[in-house]
Amino acid sequence: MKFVDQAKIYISSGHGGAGCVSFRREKYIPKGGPDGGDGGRGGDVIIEALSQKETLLRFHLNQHFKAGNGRPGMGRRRSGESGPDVRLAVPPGTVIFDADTGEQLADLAEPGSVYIAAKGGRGGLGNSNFASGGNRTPRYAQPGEEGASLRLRLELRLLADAGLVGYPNVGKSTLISKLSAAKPKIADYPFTTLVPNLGVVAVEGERAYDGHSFVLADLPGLIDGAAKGAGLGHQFLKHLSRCAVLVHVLDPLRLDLEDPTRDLEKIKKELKAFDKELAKKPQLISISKMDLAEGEEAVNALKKARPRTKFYPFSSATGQGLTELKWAMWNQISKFRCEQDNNA
Ligand SMILES: Nc1nc2c(ncn2[C@@H]2O[C@H](COP(=O)(O)OP(=O)(O)OP(=O)(O)O)[C@@H](O)[C@H]2O)c(=O)[nH]1
Ligand SMILES: [Mg+2]
Repeated sequence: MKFVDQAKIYISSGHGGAGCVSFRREKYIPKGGPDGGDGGRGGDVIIEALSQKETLLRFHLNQHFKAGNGRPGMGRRRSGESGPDVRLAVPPGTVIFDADTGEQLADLAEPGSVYIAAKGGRGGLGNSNFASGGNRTPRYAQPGEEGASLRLRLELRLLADAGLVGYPNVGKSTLISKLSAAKPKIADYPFTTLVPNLGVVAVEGERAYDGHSFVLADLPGLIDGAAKGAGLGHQFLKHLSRCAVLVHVLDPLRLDLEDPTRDLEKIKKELKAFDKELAKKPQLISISKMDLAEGEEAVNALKKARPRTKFYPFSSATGQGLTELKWAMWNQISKFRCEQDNNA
């Protein structure tokens, strides 16, 4: 299936139905009072997050949604029917913006969360509401209220706890395939990964009941200028915005021994250029492919350049270092979750 994580849509809620002007006419009652009913309310446009939805693809096929208008009121105090609502289902994690002002309107992170994006107009009151001592035969009723029209931008931000970042071909997809049940495509050329992969990582405690899990995202490789749109990575950087921790993956085969932190600094610069908040997130620095001869040398060069930084060397081929990396991610994630609970 095509992975679509952005869409622009046009929505309008329904107009309210007009109130009715009518007078009671019955055989033995010569002067019946006003009996015009109220107009029905216009339908709402409602956006809801459903777990069965995975992408915003359907909004590329159809962008216009209009809820039904309310029906006018009728005689004998009968109210008009309400206009039908339109319900749009989006994947959990969808953030809704006003496309014209850029204002964030809602974040449907939780499955089942609902946002009324455009409220239908109220129905007008019929003339039966306006009879008074001074005016027993009101000849007016309210018109229905107009509905609202707006343009929305939908943006899907994956619900991942940790995100892998790095240049293409450094071993990100291989890592997620070892830590989770995800089975991404792996190959020895850059840009193998074209869309983000998510995997659930189980963290086992010492006792059976201490088990936890978190969601890890493998993103397409980043290249220089990614924040401005070079390569593929930039369009997926937004998926890191909910992560508790970012994991840099450095490849010994790419490492310049003269300037070992070059790749790391460049990726950090791209993250910051894309979004300052991303750059503030806790970041772990891992070194892949430790089964290769170049691994040891790479770790030594990095340690020498950054003596106070903790590095996480690992090999997806032998499994070395994977448990330690997983726990380091989990420690940051559990800290983040506690903070969120405290703020709630
Ligand atoms: N020797 C060795 N090779 C590895 C290891 N991990 C990954 N590789 C190889 O490195 C190459 C790239 O691996 P991927 O996992 O596809 O890399 P990626 O970072 O996901 O690449 P993109 O999706 O293009 O960004 C493949 O040929 C892998 O087999 C490892 O631990 N040891
Ligand atoms: Mg990949």
